[in-house]
Amino acid sequence: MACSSITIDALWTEKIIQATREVNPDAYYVWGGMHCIVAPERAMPHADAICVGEGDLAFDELLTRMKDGQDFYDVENFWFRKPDGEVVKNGFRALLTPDEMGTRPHVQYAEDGEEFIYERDKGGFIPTDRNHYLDFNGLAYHTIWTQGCPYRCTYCGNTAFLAIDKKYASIRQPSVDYIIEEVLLAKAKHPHLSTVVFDDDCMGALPIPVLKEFAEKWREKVKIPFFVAGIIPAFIQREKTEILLWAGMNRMRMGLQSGSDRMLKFFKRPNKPGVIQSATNIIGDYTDFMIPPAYDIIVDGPMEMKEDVIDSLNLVNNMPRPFTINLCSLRIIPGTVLAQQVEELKKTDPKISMDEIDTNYHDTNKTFYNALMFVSATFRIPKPIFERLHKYVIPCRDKPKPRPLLHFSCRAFFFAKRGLNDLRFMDFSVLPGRVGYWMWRLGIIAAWQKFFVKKFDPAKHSLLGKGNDLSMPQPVTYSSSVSNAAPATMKSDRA
Ligand code: B12
Ligand code: SF4
Repeated sequence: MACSSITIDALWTEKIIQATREVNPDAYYVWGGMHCIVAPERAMPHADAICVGEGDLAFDELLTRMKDGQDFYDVENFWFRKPDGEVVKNGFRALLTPDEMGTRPHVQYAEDGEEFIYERDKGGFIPTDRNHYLDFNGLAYHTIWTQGCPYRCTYCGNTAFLAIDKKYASIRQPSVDYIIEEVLLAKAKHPHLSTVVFDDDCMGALPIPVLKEFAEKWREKVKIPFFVAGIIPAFIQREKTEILLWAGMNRMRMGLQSGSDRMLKFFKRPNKPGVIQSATNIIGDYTDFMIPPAYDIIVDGPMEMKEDVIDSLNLVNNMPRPFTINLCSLRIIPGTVLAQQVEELKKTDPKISMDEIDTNYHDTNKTFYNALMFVSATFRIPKPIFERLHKYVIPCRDKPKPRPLLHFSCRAFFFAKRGLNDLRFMDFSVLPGRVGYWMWRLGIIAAWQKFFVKKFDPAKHSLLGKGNDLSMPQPVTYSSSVSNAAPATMKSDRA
């Protein structure tokens, strides 16, 4: 049996393996995914083999050896428990090259009635249907095109990847044709898909020629809006933003994390002075053409002092509008640098206590500070009032009194506005459920997007040359598709 999970689902995986083993003690249990990469010592006791690195080619090799009846205990990227109980910890194979990524098979879809989901209320395993898809993903198709991130923020799983192989810092991706083919296959299987969500860590780091090739082919072949969920302020450039908008991007998400330089240094996030302001100003120039951009902010860190939280509040209240925020509670991912930082801090600071990532980090503390964050993300609070409110703000380390009602009301108000913005663009990538499906069936989504959503036309709307770009040097990229290709040109519909 093969399982895949991240840390937040590790406990479930352990229980599933245990329960299945009781029914079928002879089966061989292989566990892979992020949890096995960052916390292999914790995962190993529960399975017969765990995949501690990339699984693609390593799993192929393991399966082939098993099928052929060969010894497999030396397959790289795996740890194994031998029948005598000895644990074999193998080394790592080289990371996939972009060419190898491009030869991996696309997602394979089961025939109707061949795929099952467990629903306790319905008596166990039942065949999946379209409604399951709609309940999880709405009209969105989630995927990633690139892998890797040049940064090493201490709280992020990327620090654990980099400890395995420094090449995780490079952006690797299969060709433009490969990702387009993947999306077209998904759309053929689920014709209602109306938005593609790229959950990549750092898609914004792709070089301009790659983005241009992507834009031209996307417009020609896919023709539905997409959401870029992995953007880092230092990589925001006006030209890249325009290429993506022209291609069909209708939403972006960017990690800001904190308004406090001290906290950004603690998280080891490179932050040239003014880079966040420059990035939000550039994005702010294009909000007519997209659902308000979402900015991630980390809260509830016990190392934040009052000045730090005030800096974050000021950042949010002063940014160009409209925008929305994702408040994320700081949690420890095992195996990361943050885990070590927290252990160090605990030795000298009695106020440091933190949870591991076993719950969703959008479930933030119900404090006045977080409530104020939701309000200032909904509308700009006038400066004199805002500054007065600062005196009621208490950082998490000083154990502020919980304000559940206030937090709930401010959050509900914030989400109502956010939901309305999605409806303004007829976008059901974040709003799950069946309403979107019926809107799609009735042709309302297509008609709305055609007539009421303002499209970016480079000939009319380009602001290239407007100088507020403080982006940093680009990281190394390995692109199989474009490194030798001549840069494509960005054409407008009217050109
Ligand atoms: C895409 C993504 C998402 C998408 C998922 C979309 C989807 N439909 O899958 C969304 C946005 C929904 C999401 C949500 C969350 N995510 Co996320 N996400 C990612 C991201 C950017 C890429 C994951 C991915 O697809 N990688 C590509 C695949 C191919 O890699 P992979 O899954 O690791 O699999 C490889 C190996 O692990 C191995 N493998 C995997 N499974 C198996 C199984 C077997 C049998 C074998 C042999 C091998 C094997 O082989 C694969 C190929 O090499 C990662 C960051 C990253 N760089 O990985 C974060 C990441 C996985 N997410 C993370 C987190 C914390 C979350 C959330 C908890 C955030 C929250 N809201 O609170 C939620 C949890 C949702 C949930 N319960 O599943 C953390 C996980 C840390 C941890 N140790 O658990 C990561 C690492 C980011 C980080 N900050 O460090 N996420
Ligand atoms: S920029 Fe994002 S993906 Fe990269 S290391 Fe930092 S948090 Fe992780």
